[in-house]
Amino acid sequence: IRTIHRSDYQPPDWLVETVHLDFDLSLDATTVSATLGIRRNGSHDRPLRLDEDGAIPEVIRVDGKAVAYTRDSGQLILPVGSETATVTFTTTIDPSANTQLMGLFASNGMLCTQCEAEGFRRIIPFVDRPDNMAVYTVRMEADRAAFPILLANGEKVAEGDLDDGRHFAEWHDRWPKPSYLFALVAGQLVANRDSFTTASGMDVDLAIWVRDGDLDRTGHAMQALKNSMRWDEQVYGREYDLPVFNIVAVSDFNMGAMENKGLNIFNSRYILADADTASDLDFDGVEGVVAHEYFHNWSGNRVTCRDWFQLSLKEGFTVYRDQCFSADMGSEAVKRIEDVRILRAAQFPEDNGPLAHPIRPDSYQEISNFYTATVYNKGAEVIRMMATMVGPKRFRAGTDLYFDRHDGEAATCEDFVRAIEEGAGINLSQFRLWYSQAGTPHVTARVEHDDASGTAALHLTQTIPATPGQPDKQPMLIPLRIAAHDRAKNAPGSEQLVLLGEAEASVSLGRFSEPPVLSFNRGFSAPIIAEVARNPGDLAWLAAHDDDPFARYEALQALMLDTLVARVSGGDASHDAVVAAVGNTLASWASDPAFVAEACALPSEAFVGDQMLVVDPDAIRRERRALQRSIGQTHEALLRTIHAGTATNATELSPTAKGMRKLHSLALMLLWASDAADAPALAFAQFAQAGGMTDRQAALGILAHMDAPERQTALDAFYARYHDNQLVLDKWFTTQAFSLRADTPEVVAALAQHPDFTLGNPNRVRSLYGAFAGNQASFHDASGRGYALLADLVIALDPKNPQTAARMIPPLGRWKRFDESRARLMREALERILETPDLSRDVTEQASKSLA
Ligand code: B3K
Ligand code: ZN
Repeated sequence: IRTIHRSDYQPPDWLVETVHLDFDLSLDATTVSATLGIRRNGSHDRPLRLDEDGAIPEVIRVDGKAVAYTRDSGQLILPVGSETATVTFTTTIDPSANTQLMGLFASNGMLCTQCEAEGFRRIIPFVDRPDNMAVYTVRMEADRAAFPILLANGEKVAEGDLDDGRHFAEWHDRWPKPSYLFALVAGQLVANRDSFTTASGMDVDLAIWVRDGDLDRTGHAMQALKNSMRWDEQVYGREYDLPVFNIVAVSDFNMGAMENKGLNIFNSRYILADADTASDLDFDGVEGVVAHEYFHNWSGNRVTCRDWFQLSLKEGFTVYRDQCFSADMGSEAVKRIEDVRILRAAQFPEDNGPLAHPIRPDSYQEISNFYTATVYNKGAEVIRMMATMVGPKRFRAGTDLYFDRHDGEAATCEDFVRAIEEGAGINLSQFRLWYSQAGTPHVTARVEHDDASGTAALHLTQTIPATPGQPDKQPMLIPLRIAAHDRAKNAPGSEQLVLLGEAEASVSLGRFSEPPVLSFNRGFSAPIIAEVARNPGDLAWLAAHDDDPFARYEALQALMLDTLVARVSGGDASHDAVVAAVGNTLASWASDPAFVAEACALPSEAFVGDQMLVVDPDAIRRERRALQRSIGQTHEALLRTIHAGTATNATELSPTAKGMRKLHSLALMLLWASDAADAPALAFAQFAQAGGMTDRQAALGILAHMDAPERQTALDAFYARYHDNQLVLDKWFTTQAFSLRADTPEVVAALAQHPDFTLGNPNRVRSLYGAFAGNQASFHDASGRGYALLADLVIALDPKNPQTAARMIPPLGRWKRFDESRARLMREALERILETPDLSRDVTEQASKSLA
């Protein structure tokens, strides 16, 4: 398998500048006639090379003459004598056999495409790389009854009826684009239509296309789209640039969604939502992903990536943009807490394992494996740090310069950094290391107070752990928002931004009569692991008094984490400080329910494990439950009050109402953990009487942990009510895979045989196996059956859908963090995967790197 290196970049020898595609569409035999206008790029006499992946024309003509071509490792090579030429050919493809869901595929009787990163070459041979931008015209012809709706990028320029019940439509996209943004949809679809007028007065026809019957679940997505369009005008000065914007929801999709120019294609889980079927998390997911894909119109489409090593140029920036948008639409503090939780759950383990890579990777075998939390979420943190250092006004000047300078280009991460440097007026020389160095920096912080002089100083150090291929690291530039609080005065200290650029540094904190309490990395200003010497008393004080909500959250989490880690490691640390601090926070539930719910939720089992040299999954599960029990028992009366008092509004989507619901179920969880005798009845009542999916799903999740008979009753009732709704049925699988019960591995194995389980639908695969792999103590069952289950899945899924199969491998790659027996079983699972004949490049790369 070939490794592609970033340093080997060369511009393409030939550019395709215009593309005419003529599709004769059918589910199992679609023909594509292509006319490509090509131009020699620079002065050379090299042949034209077209990337291919299975769709091979019988004849290729250059300026009308058939030419002999050769094939070499995924490319067709043909001689072209002139400077410009017209290349024509026809391919035939079978969308219904396309189980990879890359290129043109069938989903529920409709046809749709997914081309990022390298799917276009599965439709026609092409210069299939993002630095080749072309203007596309697409004609589609199909049976009108089977495919009444025909959509492609840009605008519809012609349509009409043909003989034999057939019809056609022709679309033209005026904006040059790379092939990965090509899209086409054909099927029986209905639209939720709306309109938007841009700041400069252009009317845009908006449509969200879904299957008949799903129309009344598209309102939230439409509102999110209009809000995103306005927000990008107001915050970044970016307007939409076509008179139509179409979104299509499909059920079988490898990723969340795709930002194709003028024709976004979505996994239906990020479009369809109503109160009966979607939880608050689902509603937020719809809003965030709709915004993310819309924002790509500028950060991704108008300015695209030169090559796939630059993926974070569009993804990191666009995630940062959608995070800020969601914060503006809801609660900024809660959004930041959620985003940091995701970063810690998904990216920190990646940075600390065999698959660690910089946000701008140096090499890959299969680019699909690099759509990672590092490229996306750490990439967003890197953009956020730049914004923090220069402030909103200067950051906007930087992004204005970036968009203006690179509009219509395929740019690099370096182009972005340079635009921020010039536009915002800041030197980012050292900061650039965030693009090239992998690994999460560890920063220690220690406050030193001199009683005699009454001054305090902050001593900082940074180290960046070695990662694959990067044994030695240089110190990075780390922006740290800090404050020193004077406990005696009971007033928050003023915030300062410390730029830590050395391995060691000291900062003066000013004059204090007593040692100040340090509020560190406020708002999580840098994506680091902070090691702060603080006592439980200071943490409890910060949890109650810090003026930065994230720091308040973080202090309570740190207190919980310290207690859990100490106990899991065999100490007998008391629960008292945590129980008291949680009680103190719970007491203010009525004034800020959303924050209280975030702060009082215990750190996940996996995050506790991440703090330990060797993860002990069973002890972590036991101790986490024990701490919940202490909290639940001590505060039982208050928790009952909260549970009763938060059962107010089941469906309103305001931050307060969402916070109430989160708190409602947190209270239920803690009451269950307290061993209250009526917990099953209480949970079942919440389940049965729920006015919306948030309360219903959370109650079901808690019931799923129980031994009580209410558990099966609720699972059966949920199945009976929702088994026709695939997105809700996914929740039924997930809930059982997340169960804390000892029999979860067997339950998962049985669910894999359930008639509703299928390897054909990526959402279903993730709903069962993705959830199970995230259930630490169950997946890491000492028997190794969890590992065997995941390996069986990867082996069975790889021939059908290598991309989704490869995404299941990273949990097995964490073997270095576990005891010898588990580590051996995990390695055996990886080895068994690698011994499978005809393994895809996707799975081979992930499994072999995971073993190293
Ligand atoms: N750009 C797409 C990613 C598609 C990747 C497929 N291998 C989704 C997004 O980030 O918006
Ligand atoms: Zn994206």
